[in-house]
Amino acid sequence: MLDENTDRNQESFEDYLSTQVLDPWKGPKKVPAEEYYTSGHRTCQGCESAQLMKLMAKAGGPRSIILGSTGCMYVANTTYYSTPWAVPWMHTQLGSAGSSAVGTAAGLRAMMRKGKMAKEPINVIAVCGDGGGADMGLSAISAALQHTQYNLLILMYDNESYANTDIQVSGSSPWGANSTFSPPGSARRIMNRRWKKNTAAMLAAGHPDCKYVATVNTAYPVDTMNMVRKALTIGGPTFIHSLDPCPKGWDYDPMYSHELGELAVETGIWPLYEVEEGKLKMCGKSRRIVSGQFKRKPVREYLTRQGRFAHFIDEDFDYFQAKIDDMWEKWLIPGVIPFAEA
Ligand SMILES: Cc1ncc(C[n+]2csc(CCOP(=O)(O)OP(=O)(O)O)c2C)c(N)n1
Ligand code: SF4
Ligand SMILES: [Mg+2]
Repeated sequence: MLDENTDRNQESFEDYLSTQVLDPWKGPKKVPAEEYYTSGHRTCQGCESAQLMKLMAKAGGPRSIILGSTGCMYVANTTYYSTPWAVPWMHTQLGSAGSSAVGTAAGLRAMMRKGKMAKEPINVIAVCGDGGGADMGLSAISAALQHTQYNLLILMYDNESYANTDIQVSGSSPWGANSTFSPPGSARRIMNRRWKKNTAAMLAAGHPDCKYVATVNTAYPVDTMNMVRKALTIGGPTFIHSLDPCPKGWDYDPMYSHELGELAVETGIWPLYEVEEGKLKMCGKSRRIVSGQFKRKPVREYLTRQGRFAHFIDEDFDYFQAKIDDMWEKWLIPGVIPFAEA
């Protein structure tokens, strides 16, 4: 027989599972004008992570709470006495996106259950960088994705380095990229010999109860917002991984951010997909790459546009191209899940 406490908890689980229903916006003209990430930040010109914050805040709307892990999207957005956030925002420790999201969702539920605030679905979105998410906070994100009794979104903005502390290499940095921890020299040209972690697919494959994992790129803003809206609507713990061109760390003219985002997708380096309730759907141009309707552009077109690869010689481009070719031609699920038949 259930005791009074268990009974009440079970009741409250069901009671608080509803989410805001955020329908997709069908094209740019349908996107509302209201902004919740506005002026008042000091990110670099052309910062696509800032663009991602703007799109995410717009997609979530006014009844959202944003939690920001340490990194550029914390530091540059909270200069003393100024902030771009027009929705409640809280800083959280570098590896704590997962735990802060669970804690906030649990706290909101407790407050509502005790009648201390009105009962309504509130979006809980925790933001982290690749250092904070793919490296330092990976275990907390994994734990959060198993807390199926809470609605939360973890949004990882991947600028492929620990950017805020001056562009150190992370587990998400590309092979060979120049960073303050992997500078090319005359004795050794390629210092970062690790291939980029496959974070979104790892989290999707490893957390069967997580209803939604997606990859996005801000060069496709409406798709990005609609994926955020889908994650928040579907409920439970969800995860989105965004690849964000970073003019400072990648070393290019800020005016090319959007173009580089597109090239990352068109070269096949950044596949776009969503895994919804265990079903994989390739999206946008990545879908057309798989179906053969779009021919991948050579990776050189993307790599040669960035100073962080300026030391590459032919054999480096060839190695990079071969790895990307493998990803689309030899992987068990092209662009998503590796492993070849033994
Ligand atoms: C536990 C801990 N270790 C180190 C730091 C120093 N630190 C602050 S921001 C940062 C970089 C974070 O990188 P990432 O998560 O990729 O975000 P980005 O700076 O690239 O936006 C580091 C190492 C910290 N704040 N906390
Ligand atoms: S260093 Fe990169 S991620 Fe950080 S604010 Fe500048 S462009 Fe954005
Ligand atoms: Mg980073």
